[in-house]
Amino acid sequence: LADKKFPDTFRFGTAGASYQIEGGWNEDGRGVSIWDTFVHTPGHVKNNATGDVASDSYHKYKEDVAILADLGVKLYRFSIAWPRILPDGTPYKVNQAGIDYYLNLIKELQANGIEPVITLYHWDLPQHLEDLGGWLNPQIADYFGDYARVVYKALGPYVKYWVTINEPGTTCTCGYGQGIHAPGKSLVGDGIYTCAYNSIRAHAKAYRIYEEEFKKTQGGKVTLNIASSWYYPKDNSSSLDQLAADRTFEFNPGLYANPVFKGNWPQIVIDRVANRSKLEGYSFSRLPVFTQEEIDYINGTFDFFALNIYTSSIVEYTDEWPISQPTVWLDQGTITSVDPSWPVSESSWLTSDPPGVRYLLNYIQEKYNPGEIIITENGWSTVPGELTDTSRVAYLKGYLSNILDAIVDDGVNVTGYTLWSLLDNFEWAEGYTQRFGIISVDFDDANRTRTYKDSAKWYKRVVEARAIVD
Ligand code: GCO
Repeated sequence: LADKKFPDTFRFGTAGASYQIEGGWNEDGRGVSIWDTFVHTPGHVKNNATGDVASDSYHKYKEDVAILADLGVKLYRFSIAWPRILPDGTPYKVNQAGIDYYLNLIKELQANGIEPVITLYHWDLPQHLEDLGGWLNPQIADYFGDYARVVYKALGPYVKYWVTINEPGTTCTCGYGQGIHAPGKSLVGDGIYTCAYNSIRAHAKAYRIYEEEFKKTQGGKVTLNIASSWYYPKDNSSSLDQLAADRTFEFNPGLYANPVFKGNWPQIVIDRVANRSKLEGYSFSRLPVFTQEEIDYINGTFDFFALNIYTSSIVEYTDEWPISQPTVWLDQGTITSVDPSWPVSESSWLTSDPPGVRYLLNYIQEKYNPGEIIITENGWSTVPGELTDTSRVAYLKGYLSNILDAIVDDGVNVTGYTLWSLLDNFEWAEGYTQRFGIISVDFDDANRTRTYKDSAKWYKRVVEARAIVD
């Protein structure tokens, strides 16, 4: 096993996100985000935990970079807190202290030979923009474009990899569909599609601004981030289950990938939502229609594929769903489950099926032909305080082996892997009850002391050997 090496084109890293690790929520001119508002209202997050201090990376970023350097990684994916740069979201007021924080972080990384991969938006929308409708307001695309321009201008000379929006599918579903994430809106049948529509338009705007105004001088790459599981048909020999699996791909990663990589929504999504909307009594489809001009503007707005992959599920065909209320789940018309033999993490949605990542990488390569793929998130959760995290090592070993096989045996061009996550951090609605870090953080200690878990020691050896080690 140890003879099989990750090629020179491949770089290891870790990932994190501003609201989950930074803290310093009201320091140095940072504005209020929808997550500040959400967590400060009791009942939204387990134990009413907040990201006010989180892992305190706003103050401890040098220590974090020293850990990255010790691990030997070459990529660090982090996100910019929009309200740190533009306190109310608009370019009317730029907060230089916020820009300086990220400039200092980037300098520290580069002094240690680590390249930044920057996410412009990982869910901490300025509250002022939410007050104007957030991701349901079509003008969000213009606000996002203005924000992106400010960031490209300030940080772009030092950055080669940009991710515009992290997992719009999650933020639209959880934030505007189910209401379990900020801003806490439950508008399942229409909210998700409207949010998806505006997220894609905003991404395209940020991509085109880079292409037109910065690409020549800065030479970086930009893309949208998309999460996907691998979906197995329940019964391999059933063409209906196969259809259900295809449909699940189209309704999930496809909803976001298809407009960007191929142009327009997937046809099956257009057809099914139109059909169900009609049965529900609508005179139009709940899925917003892209104009031809929009389709052309959005199509091709990628320079690589940024993939978050955690798990797999099993899909069964059904068409029995009643027309009771407009929901996306019913539009999709499938029943999903998992294999009882798959190990379960501390997060109920996250089970381990290592071969799934290899199938998914091949699927993405074939279906979207992105040229280059970076796995921007992959990781495992355990209970607080667990330093002997054997289940995480087992998961990572399985997933990384399959990624290696996809690269070496199948020829999929995966050039980077940023493990989720470097540090234990604020896991959204779950607060601090589920820990994704390979480095433990003591949240009861004002110092937020960092301690290596076994998985960090193991990952360090993998990075050094450029191979799967025991
Ligand atoms: C994501 C989330 C991360 C989560 C991670 C574990 O991009 O999926 O942004 O922030 O913490 O996925 O649930």
